[in-house]
Amino acid sequence: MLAKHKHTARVTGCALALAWTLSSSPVPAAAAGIDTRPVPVGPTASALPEGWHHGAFMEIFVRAWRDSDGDGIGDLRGLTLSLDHLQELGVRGIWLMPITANADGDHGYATTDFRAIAPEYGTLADFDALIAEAHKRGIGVIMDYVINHSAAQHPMFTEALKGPDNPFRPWFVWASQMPQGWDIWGKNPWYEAEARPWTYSGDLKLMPAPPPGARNFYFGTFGPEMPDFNFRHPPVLQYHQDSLRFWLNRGLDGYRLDAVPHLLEGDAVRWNDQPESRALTKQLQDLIKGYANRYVVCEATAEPAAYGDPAVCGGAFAFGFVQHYIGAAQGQAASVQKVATHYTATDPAAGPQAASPTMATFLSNHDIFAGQRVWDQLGGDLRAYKLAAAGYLLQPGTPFIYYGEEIGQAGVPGLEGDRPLRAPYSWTADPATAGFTTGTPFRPLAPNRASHNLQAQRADPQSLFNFYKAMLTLRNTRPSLARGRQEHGFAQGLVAGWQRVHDGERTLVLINYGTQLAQAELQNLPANARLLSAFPEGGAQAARANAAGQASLWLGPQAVRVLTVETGARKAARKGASTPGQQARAGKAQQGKASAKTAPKAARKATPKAPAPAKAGKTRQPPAAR
Ligand SMILES: [Ca+2]
Ligand SMILES: [Ca+2]
Repeated sequence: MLAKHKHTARVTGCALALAWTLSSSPVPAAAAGIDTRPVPVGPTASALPEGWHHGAFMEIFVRAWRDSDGDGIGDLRGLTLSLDHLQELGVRGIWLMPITANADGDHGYATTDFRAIAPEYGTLADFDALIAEAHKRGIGVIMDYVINHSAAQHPMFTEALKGPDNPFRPWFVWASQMPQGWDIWGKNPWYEAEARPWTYSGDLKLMPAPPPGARNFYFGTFGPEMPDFNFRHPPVLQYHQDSLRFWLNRGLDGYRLDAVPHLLEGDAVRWNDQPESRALTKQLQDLIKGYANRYVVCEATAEPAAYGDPAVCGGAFAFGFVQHYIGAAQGQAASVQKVATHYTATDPAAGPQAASPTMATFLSNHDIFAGQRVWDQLGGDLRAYKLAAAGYLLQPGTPFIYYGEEIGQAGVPGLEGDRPLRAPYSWTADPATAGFTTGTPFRPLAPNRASHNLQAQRADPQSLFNFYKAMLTLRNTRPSLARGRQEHGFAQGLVAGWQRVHDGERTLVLINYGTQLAQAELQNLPANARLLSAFPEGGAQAARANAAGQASLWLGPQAVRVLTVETGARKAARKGASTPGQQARAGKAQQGKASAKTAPKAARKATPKAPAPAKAGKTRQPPAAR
């Protein structure tokens, strides 16, 4: 959601237990045009290959992606028309920021109808067409579901405002006196109902006390425009379960569940991440995964690892860790260490939960609290940018690329709040439209669209786009990179390395985050393993481990190397070595070669195959790529 300061409240006053409304009343019949009908389970089959969600996702803000009808606002048809681009890049999933009808007319997190498409984005038929076309390309679609609250303009809430007897009254959270002691990110989350339509326009943290005699307050974790649902009133959950099924029945491949630690509040002290919220999240996960091959990821900024656990949400964005991908790319040794060892089970500092492979990783997203666009965080340093990308795209977890990240799109300076992050996508260098629309874009365009647009990036072999494409190709062609466990993470100065293993396939990833040529001293490799280059150049043998599993390899400045680890046994099987004598002789020869290479000075001077330092430095990203 939008919260900027997710932390436990410090309560100075006494905590007031809430008189939550408990009821077993049924879901009210359709009121004010709102569809509350039950939605039974429909078709549950999946159109996607098993494990599709181990591929990379792109987070797409539909409003800013592509406009198909010239009104200056992105829409579902525009997205459907651009699916070939996503397929070419190699993404396997799309996360749609809210596409349901909403009151805010921008990011869409203030929902006015949980079962309708925002009119400016299109229709249900457009949605169905998007799903069908995405599935044809092996791409899954998940969407935001904003379950904690509605828009204040939602007819359910406007009904509830009518009084205690209204059937929707218990759908929201009320108090007849201003509850005391609440502090959610510096704000009192209780709002006087009679003050609607809301007249106070100042900082909510400085909101004046209500007039004496006020007797009608509602609760809104995220402010007065987004009243919280009352999940202690059973029809509320029933309605949302039906609404989740509404989209799953149409072929949706899963959800990004918004702000789930806020589903249920206890009291003024215990309002965040309560056990009931975790239990309810698990219920939602179970409903969604009752459909085949679906994926769920939760936003839980304070306790992401807990929500990533299969016993709660089964996926969560790795807030608190992912900034190390940027930090490492900036050459910060502590971040290099963290990236190298985070997912390695033998790292005692990380802990088993922190290293859960069910986490979702990213470099930035649509919220400013998660950081500026990567371009701005790294000051346009493309070498560092590529290192940041390689880090998360080659590690466990499900990576989420924020739209525009893959072309180096910059934020728009001078806009308020999250808007600098949410500019129209730069398709071309067109100064007036960036190829986003034939009309007038709804928001100013990215300032670097002349150079960092898809058209230009696609044509440049050294571009970010082609680097992202190469990383996703590796991920899509190597199960070990997509879903393998991580082993033997290590950091040596500014060099990080790790192995990924799945079903007999072993891949070694090495990243030199430093600006100097570096020699990685490798350990924990299979005895006598051959290291074959998979990136940047494929095929050639780069090194061979000795009998103790050690090898040595040069890395150019700010370079990424990905290597296939081929064991002697596998090689022998491949080549059809038949007799034990042949295999023993081959092993001896490998040992001899490997021990020569593991002597660093000898490797540098005497081994003809060791890359000369200057050449290693040139293997990637010539100065022109900066
Ligand atoms: Ca449009
Ligand atoms: Ca809530």
